[in-house]
Amino acid sequence: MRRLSISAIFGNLHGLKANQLARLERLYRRRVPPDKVITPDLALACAQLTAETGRQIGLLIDRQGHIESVIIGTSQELVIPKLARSRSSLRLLRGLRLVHTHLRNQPLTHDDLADLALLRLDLMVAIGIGEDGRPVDLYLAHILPRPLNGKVYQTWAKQSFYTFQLDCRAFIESLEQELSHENPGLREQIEAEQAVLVGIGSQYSPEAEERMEELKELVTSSGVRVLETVFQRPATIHPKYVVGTGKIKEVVIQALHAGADLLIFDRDLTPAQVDGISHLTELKVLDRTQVILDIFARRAHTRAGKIQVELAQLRYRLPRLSQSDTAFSRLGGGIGSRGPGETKLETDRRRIRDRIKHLERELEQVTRHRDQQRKVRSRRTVPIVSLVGYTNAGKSTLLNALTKSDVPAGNRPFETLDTVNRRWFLPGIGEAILTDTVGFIRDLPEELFMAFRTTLQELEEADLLLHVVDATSSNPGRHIAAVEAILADLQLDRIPQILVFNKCDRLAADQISIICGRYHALGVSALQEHTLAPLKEAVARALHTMQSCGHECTGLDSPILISLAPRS
Ligand SMILES: Nc1nc2c(ncn2[C@@H]2O[C@H](COP(=O)(O)OP(=O)(O)OP(=O)(O)O)[C@@H](O)[C@H]2O)c(=O)[nH]1
Ligand SMILES: [Mg+2]
Repeated sequence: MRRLSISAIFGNLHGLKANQLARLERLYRRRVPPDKVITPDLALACAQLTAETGRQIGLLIDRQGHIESVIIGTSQELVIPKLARSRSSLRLLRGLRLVHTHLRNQPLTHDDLADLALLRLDLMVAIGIGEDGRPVDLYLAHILPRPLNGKVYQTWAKQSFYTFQLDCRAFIESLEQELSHENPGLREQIEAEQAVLVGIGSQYSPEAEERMEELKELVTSSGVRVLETVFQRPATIHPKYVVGTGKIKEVVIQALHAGADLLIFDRDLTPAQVDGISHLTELKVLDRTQVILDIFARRAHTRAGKIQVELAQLRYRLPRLSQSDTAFSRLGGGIGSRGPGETKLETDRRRIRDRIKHLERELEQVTRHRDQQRKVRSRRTVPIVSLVGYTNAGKSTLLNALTKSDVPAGNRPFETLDTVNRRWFLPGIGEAILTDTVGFIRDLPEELFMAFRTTLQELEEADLLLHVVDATSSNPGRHIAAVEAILADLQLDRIPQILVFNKCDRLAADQISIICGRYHALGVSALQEHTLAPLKEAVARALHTMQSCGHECTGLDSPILISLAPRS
């Protein structure tokens, strides 16, 4: 039995007569032969209702010819109800076409075409109604298997309603075949999620390009395939859509056409923006913070690491929970459904707050244990040297090279989350401790900064910081500035620091001397043992100087850069 209740009629029912409602309701009983777009008598029934009410009438028709929804709009537009669909079919057509009436024989509008593309309808058809209340022309548009001049749909020339002919079933089948042919992965259950990245800025500067590259790396390292990157320059940030209404539709349509499941923004989205965009599309909408949180969730292995990541995730979610539960559930646990887990998503704010309190207590216990370890260390008065720097700069690799260790290092962001201490023998100094810690990133999400404060505060113990910079990065200055900003936030800029440019094996000798000269830094390669000797000497010298001048060396203006000039 199909829907027969009046409530199943969607749209503007206000002021309709009982007999009109009954006639609308009866439309559900009709059936269109699968090879026809619509039958003449069904079109006539809709035309009459349109002429009487002065409103558009729309039918969503499935491939078997059943009427899925009857919609009544205004004289100018129809609002299509939210359609359910499984995610696996997101990339092909929806299996529904919209056939609707247009007063004054008007052609398809821009909104009609946007709906066609946003909802990936099989067809968008308008039947133009004349002054006499009878169909005149038929207007049809469909999605293109591949975009043509930037357009993802094709509008046909208008045709007389009475002579129009199309084998609807055969046409949609061949369209879908072409779509999957153009993109062979479409029909398969694709393992990796696919994303379109959206950059927002006033202009596409080298910095913006760098940011997009960084986001791409972050997203890729989360196991998501990046299909395309788009950059938008809105005059003002739209409170609901980030960019303007028309622009956001274009972006969504582009993403759908590329076969994406995710739309990822390179800026933090407000709950209202996530909500607004999620209402337009079934694509998952994420922001940069969520991507970073997701990576942290994947990399956390120790108890302290896991607690800190969960804390950050919950703190990120808490304010978003109140605003819109629907948008929130669509966010899932970030990419995929990792993190605190699907069931916790449904917990109310109070339970999240309780969980936060519980985790904070647990973290305190773990930290207390670490404090004790630290006290033991400080009693031994062994100098502590800490590696800090932008993520992926090569800190762990350098720790391995300097201390003959084997901590995990890898070419992806946030490889290291937990602090590692290793003994380091330095000529003239004896035993020291070299520590490696979580890497930094520009615009570090506040929630992560808060959560990892505990880990980062361990850096307070350091006598000397080795600030490691990737010499091959396109703009090391920006990385240095991002790291220094975080060190200043943590009040660690009082600790003496040596700036170390790593990965110099990938630069020419003159480039190394220019870059090191400009930043007053030492150039090394963690992969080339012989380049490390000057660094060891500089560290030994710095520690030696500090030991001999005692406390007078500390408490100076920040940041303190150790003189790297060899003693004459
Ligand atoms: N060519 C070259 N590659 C290096 C060098 N040092 C590190 N790498 C590579 O850079 C990548 C990142 O190294 P890691 O040591 O994991 O970097 P990290 O700073 O610890 O990164 P996070 O822990 O994510 O903050 C790895 O693929 C390393 O092999 C170097 O001196 N030269
Ligand atoms: Mg590391």
